[in-house]
Amino acid sequence: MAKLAILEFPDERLRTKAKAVQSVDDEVRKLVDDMLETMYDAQGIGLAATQVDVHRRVVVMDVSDDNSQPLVLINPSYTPIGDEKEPLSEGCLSIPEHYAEVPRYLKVELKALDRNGEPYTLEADGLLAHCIQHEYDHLEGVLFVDYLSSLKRDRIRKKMEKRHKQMQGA
Ligand code: GNR
Ligand code: NI
Repeated sequence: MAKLAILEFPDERLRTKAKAVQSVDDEVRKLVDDMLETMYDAQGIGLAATQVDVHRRVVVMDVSDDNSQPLVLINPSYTPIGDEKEPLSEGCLSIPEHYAEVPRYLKVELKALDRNGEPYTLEADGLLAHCIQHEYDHLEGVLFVDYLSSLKRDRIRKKMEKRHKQMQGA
């Protein structure tokens, strides 16, 4: 396994729309394993391939407390169950140290392929439902800051640019 570099906002590559996976082969499984290692190392609960500059529809997630429930989502789609939304404070490994409340559907039905290419469906609520919507957005090139006012988004952009300058100088 290998740890991958995570792109950070406002990197334009995060705006790429990912392409569907045609066949779940060993190459895709290696990507999944590398993404899981990267996600656990960064202490995130989800990671989309877009974030590691691979523009394929692949997501990994684990919302358990002890990293015991890895979930693999290939070519995921979801439909809301009901139209109720709830705001929850979100973070993103591509926007470190920034958090904001984002309204998301309370409950969703997820359809995806697993690491063997087998289709499954899953009904999700709470944090898992939020995470599914957040990761799906990444595959579409959408970030949580896009739901904020342009004032707040620009403030975060400036702080991130400053961080990147400092990291270069160090
Ligand atoms: O680690 C993460 N935490 C999180 C918290 C609330 C809603 C969504 C997330 S996903 C995020 C990891 C990440 O950036 N995934 O793309
Ligand atoms: Ni994210």
